[in-house]
Amino acid sequence: MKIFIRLIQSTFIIAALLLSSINSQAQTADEGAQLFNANCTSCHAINEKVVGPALKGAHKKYDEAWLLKWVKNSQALVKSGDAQAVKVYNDNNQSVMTSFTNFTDVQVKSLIAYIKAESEKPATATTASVAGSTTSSTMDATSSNEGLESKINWLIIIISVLLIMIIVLVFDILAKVGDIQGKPVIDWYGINGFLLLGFLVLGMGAATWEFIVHTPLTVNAQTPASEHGVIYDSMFNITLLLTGIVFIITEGLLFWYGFKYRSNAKRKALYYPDNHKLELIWTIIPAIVLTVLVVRGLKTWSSITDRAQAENAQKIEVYGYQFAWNARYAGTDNILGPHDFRKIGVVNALGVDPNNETAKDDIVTNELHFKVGQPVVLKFRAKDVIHSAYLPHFRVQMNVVPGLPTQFTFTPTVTTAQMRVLLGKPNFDYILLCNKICGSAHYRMKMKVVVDTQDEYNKWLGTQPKLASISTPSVSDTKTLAVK
Ligand code: HEC
Ligand SMILES: [Cu+2]
Repeated sequence: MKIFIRLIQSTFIIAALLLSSINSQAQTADEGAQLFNANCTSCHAINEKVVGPALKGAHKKYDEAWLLKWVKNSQALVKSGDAQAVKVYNDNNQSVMTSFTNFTDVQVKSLIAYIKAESEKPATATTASVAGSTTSSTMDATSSNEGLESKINWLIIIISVLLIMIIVLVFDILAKVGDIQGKPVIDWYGINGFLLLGFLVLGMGAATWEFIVHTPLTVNAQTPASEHGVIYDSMFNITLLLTGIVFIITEGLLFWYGFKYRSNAKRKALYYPDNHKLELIWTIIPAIVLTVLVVRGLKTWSSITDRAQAENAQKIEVYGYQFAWNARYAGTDNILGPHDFRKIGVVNALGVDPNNETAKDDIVTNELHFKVGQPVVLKFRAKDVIHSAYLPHFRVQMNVVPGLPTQFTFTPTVTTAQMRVLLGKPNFDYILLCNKICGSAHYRMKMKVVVDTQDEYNKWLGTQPKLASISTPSVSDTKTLAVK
């Protein structure tokens, strides 16, 4: 016993020492985390390849001076003929990493600190470890973990089997005693009856609790921020109310009768095969109610998706790809320039024809801004696999399918500033999420959505660069452009 206590004590001391050493590095790593999340996650993760390689162990693979140069301008390093740079570039099919020339040395160093801190976190069994970068110390940690796990698992299995054997034996003995006495020792029917009652009370209680405590935390409990959202919410609430009442009545009766009419030596079961009147009643009433719900739903859906509405609405393209979103605004001519998947390259990420006049004033952004009270039609386009654009606060969801344009027209009614006041959350932002598991970094597919007043909107759009000014095709882009 004493040995155990010592062991536990020393483990705590070692853990405390480790934590304190991590703490001193934490601050720079924190800054690095912010920079990393804002600038690198669209292409990098620590433990998996995204667009660029996994960065686990990059702080060991390269020295600091090299990393400073690389992050600030990797292409310059490649062109200078640096052997390491040329190798990574070629190993990654010559994809071009964004340059971060405006980063300071301190910032890049904080990024390196972040990569170091993340790399040294013990790898879990599911994350792919990258060949050559897994250090021997983390390997030891994982293998001893596994050893511990398997020992515990075996112990649990053996104990469980023994327990089950003992329980079976006890019941066997009790049944034999019952046989001798001519009357069962355990009243199983009674126990089952009370279990059914307990299940009813516990289940209904838990469901009610869950409903009361967690519903207010969901987006659906918040005021919808779009015109059609009000109708949507009313349909949702009516359906929930009706099905909720039916659920409580039917489940209540089911378990209550299971308890009330549990087997009893004094009572004989009644043979009651069918009753046409009952069958008719409980078929016709739900059929009518469901018809009303479905017809209202269909009518609402066809009015929400009415194509005529899109005519007067502002067109914005929403472009989804593994694993991020872009928005494209039509610019002064109010026409979204044509696109072609064959033109998609590293710089021309959206495959918009850079030579087309209507495309030159298009504006590509990482945020989605709407004007309050102004109908907007989102034109969805996917680059690679099926995504789903979900704007929960606006009650908008539409699949985003490669090669199949989809759209959704709606009118935002509450500005971001108003919603912040309404919710009492000064940092609140609307969001667009991917709602379809589309790959390993699906969770990263989020885009900030802002509802502006006209003035705020104009001010924001004015600061965004036009497509023509950023879309100078790179080497790999001209290659893709040539394939016509
Ligand atoms: C547009 C995508 C993109 C972004 C954004 C990006 N990278 Fe990269 N990164 C790449 C690609 C692609 C490579 C592989 C080398 C190449 O093809 O140029 C790479 C390589 C690297 C390497 C070398 C990795 C190795 O194991 O050899 C490091 C380190 C790195 N990036 C750090 C960063 C950091 C830090 C950021 C954020 C400040 C960042 N990258 C942002 C695409 C990107
Ligand atoms: Cu997705």
